[in-house]
Amino acid sequence: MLASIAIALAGESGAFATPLPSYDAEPHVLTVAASGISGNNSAPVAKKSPASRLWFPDNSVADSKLKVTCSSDLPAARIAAEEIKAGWKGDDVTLRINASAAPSPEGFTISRSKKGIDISSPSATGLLYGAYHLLRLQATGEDLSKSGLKISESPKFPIRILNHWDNPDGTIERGYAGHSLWDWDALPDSISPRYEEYARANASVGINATVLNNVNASPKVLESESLRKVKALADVFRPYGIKVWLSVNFASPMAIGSLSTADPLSPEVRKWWKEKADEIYSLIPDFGGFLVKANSEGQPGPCDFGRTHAEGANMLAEALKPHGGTVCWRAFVYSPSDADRAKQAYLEFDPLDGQFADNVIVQIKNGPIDFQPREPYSPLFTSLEHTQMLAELQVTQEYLGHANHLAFLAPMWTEFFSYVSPESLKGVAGVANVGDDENWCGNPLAQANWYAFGRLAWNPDLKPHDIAEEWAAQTFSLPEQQLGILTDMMTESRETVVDYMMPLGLHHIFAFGHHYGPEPWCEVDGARADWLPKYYHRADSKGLGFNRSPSGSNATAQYPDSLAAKFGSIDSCPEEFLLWFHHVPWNHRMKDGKTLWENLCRHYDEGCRKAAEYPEIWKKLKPYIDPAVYADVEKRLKTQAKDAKWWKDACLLYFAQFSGMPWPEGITPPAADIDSLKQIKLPISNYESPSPELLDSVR
Ligand code: GCV
Repeated sequence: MLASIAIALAGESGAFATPLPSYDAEPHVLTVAASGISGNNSAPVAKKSPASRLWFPDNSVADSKLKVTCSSDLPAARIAAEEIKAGWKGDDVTLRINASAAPSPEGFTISRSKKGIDISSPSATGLLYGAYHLLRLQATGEDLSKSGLKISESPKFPIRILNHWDNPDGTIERGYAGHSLWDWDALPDSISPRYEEYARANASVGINATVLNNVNASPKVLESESLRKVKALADVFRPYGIKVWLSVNFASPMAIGSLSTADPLSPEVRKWWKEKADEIYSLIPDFGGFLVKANSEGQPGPCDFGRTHAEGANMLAEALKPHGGTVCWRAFVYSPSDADRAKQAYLEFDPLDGQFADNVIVQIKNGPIDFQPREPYSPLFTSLEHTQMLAELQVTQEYLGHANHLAFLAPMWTEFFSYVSPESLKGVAGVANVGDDENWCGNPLAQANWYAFGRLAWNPDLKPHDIAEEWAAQTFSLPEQQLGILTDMMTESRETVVDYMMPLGLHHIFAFGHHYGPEPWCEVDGARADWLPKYYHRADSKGLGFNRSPSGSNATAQYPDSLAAKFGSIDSCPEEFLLWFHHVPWNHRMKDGKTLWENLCRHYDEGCRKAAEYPEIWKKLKPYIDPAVYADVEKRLKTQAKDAKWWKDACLLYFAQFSGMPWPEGITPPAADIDSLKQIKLPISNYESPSPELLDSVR
């Protein structure tokens, strides 16, 4: 339980001062130091179970002698002091707003003085980030006693935002942790304590914004009644430095405004959006802006009216501009008729470079297709030179085993940053894996992906293993050896998933619709070709993979010259992307001297072997893990191991029909028969993870 405290500023009452907006424009620097801390409880209520506690310590034993002094009465500074008071076990702490403490308003320094620890920042939110950092260092066993201690941190990106794909009816598209956290029926009158816990979790890892609703947006979110609910959430999140955004439907002026058009060049449409923006800002003065999915997967957009994406985005930007708002315009577009889906976002957006208003940011998925277990980076990131960009990463595991599989995603995201310079980005968006499940993320281990997203959004140079260690050290009480066992397993887990699902650059060979489980053979009457696995793997008697080299779709030409040459040649293409860029003969000799077929089998086999080890590895941690969390994770890891075998059997049996080659030595041949695997159909929606019981009954 967080200690009941508040900060009494000399000469001021303990009431919260509430100047707005909070984090990027601190109104003043207070020079009067608080000297005491006394009664009042505004911090989040203690978590009821270890699974819901996230990575926060159990604060049952606050140090009663600890003195925390704070020079600011702003809400974020007060929370910072409360967090320190509740969780810090060490010398007295002084929190001070100081305009020159860090180059960025959200940055901070932590240093040691004669009196104890000093945290300074230009903003109250920076103090909050500093407080969480101090507590993190304590939890991870950092030596903070050195007299020369000086830590200086600033976020790499100004925008560190979660994207919720939550629908007004409470479902979450690609959500595997229950229903939406936002109880739209109960808001704004009833405020769940979890809203503040959510804000606290985000702030603790530096996330500073959230888009509340699905990019497949209901126009109704902009109705006045709904905006009052949004305001209620914004009010809860603001003290934690979190701005609220909304996904908007481009045809809203027609759907809820009764206009006959949504043409972005129409004066009445522009007026409608301007008035809507005015209404939003009258309720939420620090509203972040709009996220837009337009002319994609059936969503309306400016192209419906013969206008470009830039014209559409700029019209919304114009409405938000007087209020300081921003438009994030998604580049996730692909038409059913083009020959190579991987090229399409580039083809539509590259010609628009330089045409977007200065408060428009183009939001681009990390890869050119759609959050596959492994993709090369989207070439738009290196082609757009006069356009602000934001990278969209997927924290929810739509294509990585939903909430059932352990897939720690930090290695995937750092791989992306090894190609795309963080300097070129305004921010990162993470498609959230959060729902109303008690453990927030469906799988207790998936909390690590929420954590890792925030940490990498703050500092993309962090190493995945270090992030895993930070998270695990705060989440569990493990001896060093067991901590190492867990973090090693986490760090390799994404590669394991790639191995048993789609090694060597294979992609999108999932079951139709829900994307759980293998269906390389999938056919659906009337479905778009580019929604079907055969479009992507192109298996035939000659070989496997999509030829995107100059002799094929020439998607490689969208990359800078040196990479285009590297990816474009079968000899120099990194093997992890080989089948993404090339149609490779089955008997092609790989770097290890063995054939493609042998390598393919080896990867599937290896992934399967590793996944089978995970329940055994987890068992080694049993004495140290809460029994309910242990049992939950154990069940999921066992499911993952069975799923891995399902993937291996299905893919290898299917591809063997084309390769005609024998099972390589040292590989356990698939045991199943392909016809029965083809009968497996999971009766699940796009809003859920299949239960182990359901899976066991069908596969
Ligand atoms: C929100 C993929 C997903 C869709 C998602 C879409 C998007 O196609 O399967 O559920 O829609 O990406 O990112 O817009």
